[in-house]
Amino acid sequence: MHLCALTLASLPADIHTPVYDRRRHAPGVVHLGLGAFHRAHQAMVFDQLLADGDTRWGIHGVGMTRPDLVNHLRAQDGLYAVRVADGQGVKWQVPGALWRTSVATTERHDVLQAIAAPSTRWVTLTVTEKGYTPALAQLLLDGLRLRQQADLPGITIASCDNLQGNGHKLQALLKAQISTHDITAQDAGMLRWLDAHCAFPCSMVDRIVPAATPEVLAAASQALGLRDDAALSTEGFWEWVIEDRLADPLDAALLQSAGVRVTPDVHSYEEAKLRMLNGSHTAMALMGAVTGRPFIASCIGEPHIRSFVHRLMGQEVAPHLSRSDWADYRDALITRFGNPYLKHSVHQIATDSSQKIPQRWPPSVLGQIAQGASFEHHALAAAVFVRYTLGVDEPGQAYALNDPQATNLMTMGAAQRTAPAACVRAVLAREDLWGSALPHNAAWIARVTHWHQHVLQHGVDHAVQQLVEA
Ligand code: CS2
Repeated sequence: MHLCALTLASLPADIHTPVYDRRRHAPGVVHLGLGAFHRAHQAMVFDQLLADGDTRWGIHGVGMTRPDLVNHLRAQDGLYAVRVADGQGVKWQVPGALWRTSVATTERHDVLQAIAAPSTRWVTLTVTEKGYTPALAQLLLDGLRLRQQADLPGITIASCDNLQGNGHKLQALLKAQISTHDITAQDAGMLRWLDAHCAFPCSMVDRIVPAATPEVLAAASQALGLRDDAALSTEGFWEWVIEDRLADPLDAALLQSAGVRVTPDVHSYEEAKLRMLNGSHTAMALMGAVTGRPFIASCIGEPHIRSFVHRLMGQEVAPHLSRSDWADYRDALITRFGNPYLKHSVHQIATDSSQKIPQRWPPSVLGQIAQGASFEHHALAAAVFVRYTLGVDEPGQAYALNDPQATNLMTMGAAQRTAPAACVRAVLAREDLWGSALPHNAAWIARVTHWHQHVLQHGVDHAVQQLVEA
């Protein structure tokens, strides 16, 4: 038997389940990007608000492309179990906030109707770095235009992807989409309506939620006594910091009551998270992929990699952060990375590296350069990225690059066997990865080339060891 509305009552008593009515009200939130992250993070915040009696936080979840997850969730009435596990303990919970689901590619009309529904007050997004395309903008605009035409109130549209200034980026993308052609009077009206009635707050979201594995699904059926094809595993820690710029200002106090931080200054949280957590993640993921270590926990469990990550954050990232409690943040991150319950695949995190590196590494390198300080850890990480594009790990196992730039990167990367320095120069010349300044910085190119040679000759572990013992 499956987990679903009918079987919910049969769950063991220690599993936290929704006690509110999930059918009587229309959803108030449309979420685009129904991946693991949203379901174990924001959906659990909204679950809390629903449990507190506010019926406006049910979710219409939209899978952007693949129907398989949506099909599983539909068969389970939007229910799924989340294992929350770390050094503090293990518990299972079934959040109940997901009320409806659609797939954007095949059910576009339903998504537009959901955005335009009178009950909708928020649209939240986790569509990944590469998801910010004109097609996304058009989807949102088509839905929002229906709202405007029906004279409905504006809404809060909250980008929650790992991009600096994500709210500004999303707003700019929508406006650019309206302005791609000669602006009609109707377009001008839409631009005014967006400015006057919709809010695009920036937000930083944090919780480590790996893609589910067969082991997690097996643990779920053990714990629930029911099959759950949409179960997830996460850590106890979660953080959501959102800019105090909401279409309905009264939402601020509500979100705060559920543990969300609502503040005028999201920037300092964003930059610390992107460069410390995500920056370390990408470095470890690439190291793990090249050395053949499968999980983040297997990487941070190695003393030399742990020391590398500690120093990367403390010496090269922290000096450029506005968040003053960075040392506590760093130490907490190292513990979180080591969480043995999270089998967080290095290849999952290495996915889309070309889209992730720009937010995660160059700001710290540029900060160090401006201060005449060392950027050796980032240079080694960049060298490992070049090595990663070979598509075969040090023990000899081939792997695929899962990246919109995969073909380009692998073509460039293949040259490192015969012309390593030229290959490094070609990869570092790409402004889409490194920004406009680094590709012209001779010292940066020299140090990445140095570490790349070292990695090719002696391996990643040897290079990391040498750097942390220096
Ligand atoms: C990770 C993030 O896959 C990745 O790129 O770095 O998903 C990370 O786990 C989350 O941002 C944590 O909040």
